[in-house]
Amino acid sequence: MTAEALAEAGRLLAAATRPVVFTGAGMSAESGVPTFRDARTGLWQRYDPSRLATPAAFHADPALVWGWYEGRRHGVRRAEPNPGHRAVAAIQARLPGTVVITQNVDDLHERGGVPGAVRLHGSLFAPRCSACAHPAPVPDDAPPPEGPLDPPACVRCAAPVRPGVVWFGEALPEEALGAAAEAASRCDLLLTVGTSALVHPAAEIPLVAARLGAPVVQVNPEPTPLDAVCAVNLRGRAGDVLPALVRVAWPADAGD
Ligand code: BJW
Ligand code: ZN
Repeated sequence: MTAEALAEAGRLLAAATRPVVFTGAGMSAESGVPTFRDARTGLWQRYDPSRLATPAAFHADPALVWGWYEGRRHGVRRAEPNPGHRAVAAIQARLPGTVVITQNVDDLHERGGVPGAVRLHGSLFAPRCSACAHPAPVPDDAPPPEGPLDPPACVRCAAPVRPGVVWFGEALPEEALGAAAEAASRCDLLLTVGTSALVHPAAEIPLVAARLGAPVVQVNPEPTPLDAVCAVNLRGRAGDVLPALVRVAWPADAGD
């Protein structure tokens, strides 16, 4: 990341009144939550998404899928927000028109000081019935499962409870997708952080902003398909780049 690129991104952020911050798994990587597609540490290097992250997978082996998600939920509970999450909260505090849209299923934006992130892919903390969609309580924190674990039964209809996330082949929550598209279409800056931008329709959100003329600033150590539409590319880690960006945008706030 060059000083010029950081300065230009800082100028764009300081001039914005209704920015969108669009985040993916890289946002939480420095908190110790694994990404999906990173070459060494991504979940999909070790696990087959077709056996774990589709409705058919849950139907075929609910205990395998439920145990895997419960293991991940325990991992997230042990994780803490990183300086990148806190920098996003600082942006929202400075610019109350900021909309945070996340693909992440962890709760680290909330715990990092952003209460109302728009969730495109659901949450590890919102299980529901697989048949009637009745919300189910998050299980008591027994020790994390070592492997497969039978899901609890719905209190209303007795069908197995499922993780409250969006699997491949499932529609995104209509209200969240609508809110995200609306925010992207009226924003005056889109800051995309830590996403490979390979999963649709979420990956279209930054493209909507770019198409309507908003500058797109990307924070990512690796190239992505969004490079082509970015006004500024900040190559680096969210936990380093975002606090630096906040300092450059509002130098007078340093030390607050
Ligand atoms: C750092 C960093 C650091 C690392 N700092 N950065 C159009 C074209 C092609 C395919 C499709 C299409 N439209 C739909 C599809 C099919 C499919 C899809 O997109 N497939 C592609 C993968 C090919 N999409 C769907 O199935 C979606 N549903 C759908 O379209 O429904 C249609 C429908 C309509 C009506 C009725 C019925 C159906 C649903 C997609 C759901 C995705 N779900 C997952 C799993 C969630 C649950 C779980 O957690 O297990 O969501 S998949 C996974 O990918 C997860 C993520 O949210 C999502 C995005 O990943 P993300 O966040 O970008 O992570 P990575 O790992 O890919 O990237 C990390 C990035 O961070 C990298 O770039 C690193 O460099 C970077 N990084 N360290 C900053 N420190
Ligand atoms: Zn039910």
